[in-house]
Amino acid sequence: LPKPEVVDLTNCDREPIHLLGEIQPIGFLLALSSAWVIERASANLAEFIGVAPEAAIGQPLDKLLGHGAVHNFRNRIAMLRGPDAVERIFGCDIAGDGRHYDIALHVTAGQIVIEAEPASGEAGDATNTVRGMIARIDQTKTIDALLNEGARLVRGLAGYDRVMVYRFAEDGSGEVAAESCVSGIGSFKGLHYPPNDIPQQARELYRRNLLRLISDINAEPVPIVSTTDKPIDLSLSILRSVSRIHVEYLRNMGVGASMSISIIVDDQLWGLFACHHYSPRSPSFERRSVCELFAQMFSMRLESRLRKELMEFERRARDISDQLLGAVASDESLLNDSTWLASLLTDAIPADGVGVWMNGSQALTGSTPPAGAFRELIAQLPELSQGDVFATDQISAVVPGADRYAATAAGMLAIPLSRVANDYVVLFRSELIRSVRWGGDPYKPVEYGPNGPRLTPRESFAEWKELVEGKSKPFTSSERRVAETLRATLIEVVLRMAEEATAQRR
Ligand code: BLA
Repeated sequence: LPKPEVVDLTNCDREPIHLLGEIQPIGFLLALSSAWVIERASANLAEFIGVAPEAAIGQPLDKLLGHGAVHNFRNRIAMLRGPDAVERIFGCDIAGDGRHYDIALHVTAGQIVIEAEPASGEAGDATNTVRGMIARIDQTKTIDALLNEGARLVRGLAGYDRVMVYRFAEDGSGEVAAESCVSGIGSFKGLHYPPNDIPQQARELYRRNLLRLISDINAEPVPIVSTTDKPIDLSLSILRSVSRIHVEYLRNMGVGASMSISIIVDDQLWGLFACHHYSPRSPSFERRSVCELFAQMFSMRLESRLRKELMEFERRARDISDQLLGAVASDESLLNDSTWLASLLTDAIPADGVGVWMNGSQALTGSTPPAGAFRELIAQLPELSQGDVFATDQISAVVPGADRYAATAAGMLAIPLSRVANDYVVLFRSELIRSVRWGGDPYKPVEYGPNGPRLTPRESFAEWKELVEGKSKPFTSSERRVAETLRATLIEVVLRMAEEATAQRR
């Protein structure tokens, strides 16, 4: 077997977090052959059912558990649909001794995996709970309010000290977009983190398995006893013990337990409900399942709100484009009024400044490059834009020397005004970092783990800052589409003006 790579802060996107082969001690795990003979058992088996894992391995499952439970499991396994399906049974008396367990069942690499956790029976009426929660989020008016209410409701349901809505950007970095917490623990809202704080493989896994729990960051992980060396794939497990690097991160933050639930929009991992507790905490599997169900309903509501918002945005852009046509038709001198044009365009596409270059003269409003630099930039645009809308979140990556004015104009969206002449209107965005606050570290630990202070929000922020240095907030694909609409209108207006000018000269 090849030696597993040593994982450190530079390669943590390569840690095989699904193959770590350990579970958390809050439950036990069995893996069976297709003939229902036990092939693997977690080392803590005896604590739950009084049989050592070595004694269990090789036995048919019904030697260990009651016939009723095994029959139930067989039926549920037959019901599994789809590659990532997991069946759940709540409050199951597995040994016929009156002790109830919540059960998760799935199949991986031909093995049937059974995970069991003591049931609490405290989850209550899940249907009504989730219905009530959805009714509440449906009353929110804005997406921000929706996210805040979602965080508040998850905290009410799961009882963590802090619940955040963590939203991913396209580059995998993230931002705390909403938060609900007990008083006196400071706030993470508005803070940004680099992609590696939740590395690629974790983000992929979280699309398939929607909820993960760390019940106690100090708990000793439980190995899985097996007759083979082949590691078990715990991707779909509910008890999987998580990456130790991440545990160190939580410890450095002073966190004692965490849970996070995926928010999936358009089949992508849009974000997470990220929950922290400052002491150990393990809501029952049944309660976690209610949280997960809420997160799924929440995701669908969010998806439809985001879609509506996008449609609304594009409709407004068409309005603005009509306004532009109408206004210029009645007063064509307006087009030379760069302040008017700038305010109209930034109404459609948010920007910090606008530069207009027309017939060899320029007008700059708001936060832009200095006049000389704008002229140089315009000279580069034909090649960059090739006659189309051109957008970048980092002008200095395509125009040498542009880093000089990155603080005021780091990103741009350039709209050609003509098919022939070198006329443009350019929207500028200033450096992102300037608009982001850092509120300080609300939880300063006394000492750090083996990887040092990197695994803390403050160092994460420093890393994220480096990542976005000299860059603006990127122009989104829908903003580019809107720019295309505006470009068509502007070209029409400019063309008409040129024709009228020619006619007048005749
Ligand atoms: C996982 N990192 C995670 C998770 C979160 C974060 C939410 C999901 C697991 C969970 O529910 O706890 C990150 N948590 C955050 C952030 C905030 C928060 C940003 O509350 C902000 C307030 N992590 C690092 C670095 C590495 C790293 C530098 O910070 C690696 C070099 C690794 N994070 C890492 C790994 C996982 C992870 C490997 C996966 C854990 C697992 O599921 O096994």
